[in-house]
Amino acid sequence: MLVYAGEMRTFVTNGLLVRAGGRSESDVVCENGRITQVVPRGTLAPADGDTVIDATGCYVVPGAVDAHVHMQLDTGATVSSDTFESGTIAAAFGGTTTIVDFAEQRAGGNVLESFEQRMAEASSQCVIDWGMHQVLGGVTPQSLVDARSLVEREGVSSIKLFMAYPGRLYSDDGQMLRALQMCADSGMMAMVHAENGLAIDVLIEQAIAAGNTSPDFHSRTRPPELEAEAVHRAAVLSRVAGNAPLYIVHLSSKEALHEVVDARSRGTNIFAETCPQYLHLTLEEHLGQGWPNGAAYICSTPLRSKHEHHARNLWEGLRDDTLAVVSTDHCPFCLREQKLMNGESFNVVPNGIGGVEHRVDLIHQGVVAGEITLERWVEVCSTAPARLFGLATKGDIAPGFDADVVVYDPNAVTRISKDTHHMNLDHSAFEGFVLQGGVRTVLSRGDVIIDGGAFHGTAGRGRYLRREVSGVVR
Ligand code: DUC
Ligand code: ZN
Ligand code: ZN
Repeated sequence: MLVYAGEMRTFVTNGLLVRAGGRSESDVVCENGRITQVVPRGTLAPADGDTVIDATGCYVVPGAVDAHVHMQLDTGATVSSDTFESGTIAAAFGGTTTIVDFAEQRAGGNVLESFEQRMAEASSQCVIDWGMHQVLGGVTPQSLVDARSLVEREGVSSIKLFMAYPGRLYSDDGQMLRALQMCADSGMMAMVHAENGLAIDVLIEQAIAAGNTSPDFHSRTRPPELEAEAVHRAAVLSRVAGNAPLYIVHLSSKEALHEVVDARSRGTNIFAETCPQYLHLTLEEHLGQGWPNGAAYICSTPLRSKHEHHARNLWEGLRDDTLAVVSTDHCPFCLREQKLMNGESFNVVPNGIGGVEHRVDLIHQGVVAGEITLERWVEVCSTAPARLFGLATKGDIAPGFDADVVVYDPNAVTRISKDTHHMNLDHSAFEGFVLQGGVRTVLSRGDVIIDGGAFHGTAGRGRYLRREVSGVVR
C-alpha cells in the first residue's frame, strides 16, 4: 500500500490515559501535529507506515504547561543562566511542552518595544511552544493602552504587576487599581507578585543595620503576613475594579492561602499558583545552610519555616482547588558567578530557583504520597494553566488539541542532580532528591522530541502561541 507522508499517523497505545476529568484505557492517534482520535485500547489498528509508541505500564498525559518561567532574564546586573534554547530543552526533558515567559516593561520604558525585543530573543531558540505575558513595571495611561492593545496585536492575554520592589517594578495601590480596571474591562488576567514591598524594605534595612546578613534573613525579612496582606489588598482592588481576573503568582504561605479562600468567599475572581520549592523545601533546611549554599535558595516569595507547616496547607490547597496551578518560576542563576557575585549578604543575591525540568516529577510525588490524585496532577500541571492563560489547544488530550503528549513511567526513578540535569545551572535546589516516576517519551505537536533519555528536537521548532482572553470566572 502506498502511504503518503501527510497521512502518516502516530499511535500512542496500551497506556493509561490520564486527563483532568478522568482516566481510561485509551489509545491516542495523532496526525499532522494534532490529536485526531482517542479510542478504547486496541480498537483501531495502525496502518503500515504509522508510528507506534507502546506505552505499556505508563501513563499517557498532556504535555505540561509551565505558565511562569524566566529564560535569559536580564536583571540589570546579570542574566538568568538558561537561554530560551537550553531552558526549553530542559523543560522538554521534564515533560513540559509549553512555557509562558515574560516581556518586561520597566518604569519609563515602552511596552510595545519591550515586547518586540523579548520576542526577538525567544523566537529562534525555543524547542517547544511558547507564549509571553507582559510585565508592567511602570503603570501609566500609555502603558495600559499599549498592554491592552497586545491582546489583538500579539495574542497576549495577561499582564504581570508587582506589589514588591519599590523603585524598580513596584506598582502602588493607585497603579494597581488602574491596571486591574483595564483587566476587568478587557478580560486580561492580572498576575500579581503579592508582597508588601514597602514594609519588606524596612525590615531588610533593619536586618542589615543589625548585621543580620545570612541567607535565612531573606525569608525572615519577608514574613508570611506581608504576603497575606498583599494578597488581601490585591483581591480588594480586583473587586473594586469590577472583578478583574486576578492570579497570584508563587504563593508560598498558609496565611496567603487563607486570604485566597476568604477572597473567593467574597466572590473575587481570584486564582493562585504555587511552585515546587514551596512544597518541598524549607527555610531551615535549605536557606538555613548559610554561605555559600544557602544562596541557592534565595527566591521571592521566600521559602517558609518548616515549623509552620506551610507545605501541608499548600498540598491541601492543591487538593481543594484553592491553588489552581503549579508553575516553577524558573529563574536560574549559577552559584559562584551569579548568586554570589555581589558578596555574602542576602539582599544582594539575585533571586530565583531553577526548576523547569523537574516540576512534573516533583508534583507526581504528591500523587505517590496520596496528597493529590493522578487527575489533579494533570490538571495543575497542564490543564488549568492552559485554560487560565487562554491556550486553547494545550493542556488536554482530545481531538483537536495539539499532539503534545507525554508517556510517563510511574515505576521509573528520577534522581535529581546537577550532573545529569539539562538546565544550564551549576547546582540544583533539589540535588539528591530521589523521585518515583519519570518521563519516558515526549511528543510536541506530534514530533518525538524526547525518547530514551535523548533529545531529538531542534532550536527554533517551537511556535509562538497567540493566546485568548480566557473568560474563566470563579
Ligand atoms: N518574582 C518572580 O515572579 N520571578 C522572579 C523574581 C520575583 O520576585
Ligand atoms: Zn515574583
Ligand atoms: Zn517569576
